[in-house]
Amino acid sequence: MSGGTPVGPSVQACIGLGANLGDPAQTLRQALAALDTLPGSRLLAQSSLYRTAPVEASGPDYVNAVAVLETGLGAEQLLRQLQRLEQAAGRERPYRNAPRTLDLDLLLYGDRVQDDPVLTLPHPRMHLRAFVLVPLAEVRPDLVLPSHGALHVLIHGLQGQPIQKIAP
Ligand code: A4P
Ligand code: MG
Repeated sequence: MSGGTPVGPSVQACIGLGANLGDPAQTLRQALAALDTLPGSRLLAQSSLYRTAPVEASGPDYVNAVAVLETGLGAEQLLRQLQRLEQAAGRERPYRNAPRTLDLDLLLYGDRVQDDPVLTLPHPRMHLRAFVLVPLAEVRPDLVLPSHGALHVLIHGLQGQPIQKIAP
């Protein structure tokens, strides 16, 4: 259902989900269900949930996951929808990398590459982060990132980022 939002041809988008405040696992499950209800969109795949140590951040451990969405939304439209879901989950932004109830990052939008601070694609730090790459490899094992190469090579090069699968 488009619900009045104009939708175009379908693109596969990968979304990184993260939370470390409240009940992160429950929040991520609700967010995965909500992604499937976005206008012109369908959830194609979701990774397991992973417990991860904070990277360049403080606070409790995170729960992270990755979703693949088939969507007719444009990339900026999709980002706005993700931000709306973050707000609905009580997201606050007191300082950079602050603990959060829900973070939804647009990792990839098809094979689009753009360097705009409002929306950078691929997400500019995704290739450095086990909490993104490990769940992404579960749902798209053969993925090759524009500029950075094959996921399995990138994961092999990452050291010292504890990550543990907690739920299917
Ligand atoms: N923006 C630009 N490109 C994008 C994109 N591809 N997806 C802009 C989403 N947003 C994008 O985002 C800040 C600005 O980035 C927005 O205005 C948007 O227009 P934000 O969500 O307000 O802030 P943020 O979440 O703190 O930034 P970001 O970039 O998501 O942070 P990082 O670098 O992803 O780090 N450790 C573990 N273990 N697990 C985590 O999930 N997350 C972070 C956040 C740090 N450490 C973590 C985790
Ligand atoms: Mg974010």
